[in-house]
Amino acid sequence: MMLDLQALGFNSLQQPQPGVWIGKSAEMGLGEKIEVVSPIDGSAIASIQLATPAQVNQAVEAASQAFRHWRTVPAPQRGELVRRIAEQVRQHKIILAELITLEAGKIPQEALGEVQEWIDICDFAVGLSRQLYGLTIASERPDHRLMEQWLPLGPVGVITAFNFPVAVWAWNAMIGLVCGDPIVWKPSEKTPLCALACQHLVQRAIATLPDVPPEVCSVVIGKADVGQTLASHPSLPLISATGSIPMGRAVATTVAQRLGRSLLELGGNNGMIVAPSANLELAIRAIAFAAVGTCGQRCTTLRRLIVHNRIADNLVERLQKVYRSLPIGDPNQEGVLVGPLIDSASGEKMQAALETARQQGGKIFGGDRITEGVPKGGVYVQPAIVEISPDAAIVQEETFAPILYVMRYETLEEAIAIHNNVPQGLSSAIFTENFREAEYFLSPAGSDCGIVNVNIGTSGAEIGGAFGGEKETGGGRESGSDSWKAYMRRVTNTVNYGTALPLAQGIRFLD
Ligand code: UN1
Repeated sequence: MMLDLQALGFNSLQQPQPGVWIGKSAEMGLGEKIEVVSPIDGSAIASIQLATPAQVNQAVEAASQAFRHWRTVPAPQRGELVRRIAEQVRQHKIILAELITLEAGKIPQEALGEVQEWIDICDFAVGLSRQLYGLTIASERPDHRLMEQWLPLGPVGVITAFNFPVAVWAWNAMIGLVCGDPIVWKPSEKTPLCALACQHLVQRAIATLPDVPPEVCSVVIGKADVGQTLASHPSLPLISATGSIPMGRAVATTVAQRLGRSLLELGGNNGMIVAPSANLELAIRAIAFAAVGTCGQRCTTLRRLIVHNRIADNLVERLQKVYRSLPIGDPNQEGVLVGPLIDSASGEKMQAALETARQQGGKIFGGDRITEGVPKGGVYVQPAIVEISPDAAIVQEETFAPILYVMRYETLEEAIAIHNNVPQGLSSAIFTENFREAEYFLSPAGSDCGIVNVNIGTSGAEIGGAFGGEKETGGGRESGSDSWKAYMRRVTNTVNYGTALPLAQGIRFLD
């Protein structure tokens, strides 16, 4: 392997890697041993000894201990930790991106972009650490002050997926840390090395500061049992989970049972409307990046294209031309834009969805497995374009692969109805030069998603905005704007600085 893994804290990948890392101390998991496989060529790159539920409990207890101190550290000093983490990330940007490519199969441009998201959210969080402000509210009583404070919430369990093995944890962890919350992270067991590398960089930054308990960041690697142990743990007031809808439903149900809080960022089945006035040059580039980038494995991937009848033939033809010339293959090869799917199960799901689409009347372009000119052992596919009726059942489903369903419309109302008629509600877009159409799409009668764009694609959001969606996407908001509020508890304070005791609502009692 060419990667300089020592810079990321790995001594040798010959030995099993620790499945548990509580603060400074990396420990072998006492659970099952699994292989870590690179999707590029299916080769085993390491093995991991997974955490057991008992070890997860230890990590949570350590986080609870750390919280007792961390909550009292002034927020700008907590920000100083995040600033130092960002220094580490800047220094290790390229090597960390290389690890993301190796473990998740992303092309280097996108892997670097993912690390950039970590850097960006650090900068955002550092600024935030001098804000975190509440309101002062007019009190109805004389000589009283009514105000709110935002206080640290407690240790947060963060569950993330393979497709963004660094950035999504970083959104949660960097914001959580400045808010005063320790983080216990369960990464996808498909991308554990990225998580161990992140933990290493964080611990390096922690070691430069005298007043930070290392247990403010821990990692527990495992499968669903580890996620469920976090979800059911009463010492974790918040579970932030990113992944599939079934995973989110299972986690949210467990968290709800103990009346905890969950922040969910689940499946998207993202749509774009292309109106007759659209600038097709821009639209085609936006569609291509959103539909085939990351090999269709972003939660923001464009999966449904709703095109006006008048331009549909032309657009589909031009898109097919772009799809025919897509450089697909080893992500480390110069010029490649579409890397592999994560594993063969994912390839099978793609083929099954295409078969179902065919049975439901879909006209399929592309979609075949590619075996020539690509590394053996990886699952490489030709992204698919499927012309299909909006009534076909398959368009209701998110298949985590590059399948783009194309549907046609006549009126904007019809397009929006088609657009909103799915259970998920993450990201959406319209391409139009008509401002009334654009504004209508953004209005209450328009898209029902959490992210609604005009003349850009559905994926590739900046960290400054709140990220998340409605309906089965789960309703959570992470990353920028005021998403930090989910990681804190709001306290309402009423202070009487007078000499009398007036009661609210004018109630008289014992006076
Ligand atoms: C995800 O796929 O889970 O907006 C996150 C985007 C990225 C994040 C995607 N900034 O596509």
